[in-house]
Amino acid sequence: MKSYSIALIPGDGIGPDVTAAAWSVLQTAANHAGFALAGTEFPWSCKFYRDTGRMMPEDGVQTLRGFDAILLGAVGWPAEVPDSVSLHGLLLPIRKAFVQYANIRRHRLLPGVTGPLRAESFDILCIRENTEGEYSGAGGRVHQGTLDEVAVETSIFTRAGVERILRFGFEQARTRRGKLASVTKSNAQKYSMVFWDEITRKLAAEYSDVAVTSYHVDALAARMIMAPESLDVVVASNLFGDILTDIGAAIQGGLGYAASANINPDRSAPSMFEPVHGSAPDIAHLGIANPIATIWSGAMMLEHLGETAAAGRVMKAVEATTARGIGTAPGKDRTEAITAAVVAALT
Ligand code: GGG
Repeated sequence: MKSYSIALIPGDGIGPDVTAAAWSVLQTAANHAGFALAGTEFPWSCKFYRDTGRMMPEDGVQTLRGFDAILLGAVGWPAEVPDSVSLHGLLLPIRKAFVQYANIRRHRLLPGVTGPLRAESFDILCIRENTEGEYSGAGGRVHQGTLDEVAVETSIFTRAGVERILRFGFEQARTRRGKLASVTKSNAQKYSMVFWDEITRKLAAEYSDVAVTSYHVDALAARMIMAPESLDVVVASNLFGDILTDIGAAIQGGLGYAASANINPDRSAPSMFEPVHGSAPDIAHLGIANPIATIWSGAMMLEHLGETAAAGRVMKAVEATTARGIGTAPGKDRTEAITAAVVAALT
């Protein structure tokens, strides 16, 4: 029987609840489809940081390299570890080390879920550059705590990095409705974002079958709310993509439905799958976290592993569950009840 090795990093807050939920759904799907998922759990989290002074061991990335994929819950416990420490100690190093340069987030309404907009028939694929840009981590502070203090944070955009994410976006657009929105703020940011626009134009000539529009990020943010049905594939830098996909999550009913995949398109290292949401400390340990975003992320993982039929079955089970009104409003159904309904729909 074919078997895939999966690294499980449940993380903090609601992370363990939603990861366990998704894992039981994925195990059921694997059993039915006749393949195995062998999970190895890692306790890397803010608690691990408290105990060891690190979010993951020094050789953590090396340890993960041997796995077929990584399923991650949520990271962050700001009451004890600053978010800048937890993010830069776990999620970002994994994305960068494994060249997971394409962060994919799809925004559409699941059956039975009501979003805040009148528009219901939108389906947007946001592709966020995931290894450089505003999240490069280049910068520093001097004269800390004095009136002369200076803080500098430099965004880094490389030709290779911008070209590969745009190319990925063009390829995705080809498999969908053939429309690409390239997002910058090139009127204000006259070096990096003008550079991005130039590369967009260069590639547009190569992909003449894709209709490309360049938007400023503020205009695109408004469009996601006012006319989401007009958008197909959206490609944006690391920070802009992060912000826009929170709008995407909001219009699809909330963060509980927003799934994501950190993809290494060359398959030279494992890809990582995680819900868009964070650790939600306010509802941690209450058993009411919505597991759908993580289950959907798990379906993306199956798809990436080549188990397309099983991925499709998981999504059909999720849709059958929400169509019955289960998991369709924050806090309405318990995590366990939503998970049980998805598992039942699979069997
Ligand atoms: N699901 C993982 C998680 O905890 N995400 C929260 C977060 O703030 N992530 C930062 C990012 O996606 O860049």
